[in-house]
Amino acid sequence: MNAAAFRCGTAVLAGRPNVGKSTLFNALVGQKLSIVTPKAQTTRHRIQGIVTRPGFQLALLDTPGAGAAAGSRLAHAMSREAAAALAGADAAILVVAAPRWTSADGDALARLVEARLPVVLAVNKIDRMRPRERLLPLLEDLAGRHEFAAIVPVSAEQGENLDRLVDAVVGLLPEAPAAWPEEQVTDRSERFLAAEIVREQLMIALSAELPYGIAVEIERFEETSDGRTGIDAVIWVEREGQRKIVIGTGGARLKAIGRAARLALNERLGRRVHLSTWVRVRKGWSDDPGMLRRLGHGAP
Ligand SMILES: Nc1nc2c(ncn2[C@@H]2O[C@H](COP(=O)(O)OP(=O)(O)OP(=O)(O)O)[C@@H](O)[C@H]2O)c(=O)[nH]1
Ligand SMILES: [Mg+2]
Repeated sequence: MNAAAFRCGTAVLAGRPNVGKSTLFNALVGQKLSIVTPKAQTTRHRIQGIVTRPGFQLALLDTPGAGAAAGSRLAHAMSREAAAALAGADAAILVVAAPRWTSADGDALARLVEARLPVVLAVNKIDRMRPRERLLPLLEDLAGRHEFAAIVPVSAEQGENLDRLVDAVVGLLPEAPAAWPEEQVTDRSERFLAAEIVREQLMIALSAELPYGIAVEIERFEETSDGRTGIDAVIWVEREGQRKIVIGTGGARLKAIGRAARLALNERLGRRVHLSTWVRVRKGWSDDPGMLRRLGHGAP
């Protein structure tokens, strides 16, 4: 590589649900921009995160896990958003999780090949593979599946080998000047991040009962006279029974969720937040084009 050449471009993080795309995205950007939960299909939107360093500017796109099972309009919107992210990208990072390759990984790879993107394979969760030699047969198997630009074993959670991954991806970017202001980290607003942080706490607290029937809409986001940020969040559920579950006995569950979300918001926004939450029922919201538009899923 010409030492003087600055490189700039976009790489999309792709892969089946739950392999650790968002964890890796946050680790690479160095900020928690994307929410992470133990549940599949956590990410619902395309989220940009920009890494600017001497010599390069790399815009990463986190995307919803491909291959959503449910047939709702929301699921279609998520797939569309993941597919649309491929269109403008210069390269892809296909994230898979040790210890094995699955047919859903193959489907995700096929979409990247169809989009004619060079693919760096990130083999995530290698912290679960002890001793390290256990990785070798997997790496051998992966090398035979596609002409990957590079295969890089990583642990997103432990920050292992991420520099090597970045080097491999940056090498695929075109020589071009920086396209974004140096201080810009994301295309998403604090308002969007606030909705996501509330949804993250809901998904974690309610993972057994109703992880997917929930959406969060921010109705108010403003600085208040006492120097705080006032946030009103509406939690949409599909049925009255779900509303009761979210609220919990005597409101205890919603109170705990609201507290956890407020603490996360204080940290993420770097200032004190006053968070109010309401739970509202909207039957079939995940199939309602108007609701999906309001939730930022574009025109279904
Ligand atoms: N052991 C281990 N767990 C990880 C690692 N990276 C992510 N995880 C865990 O894997 C789960 C899923 O992580 P996410 O980052 O939400 O995965 P994702 O691919 O973005 O999932 P979707 O948004 O649903 O497609 C979470 O419980 C993470 O903590 C890793 O390097 N090692
Ligand atoms: Mg994700």
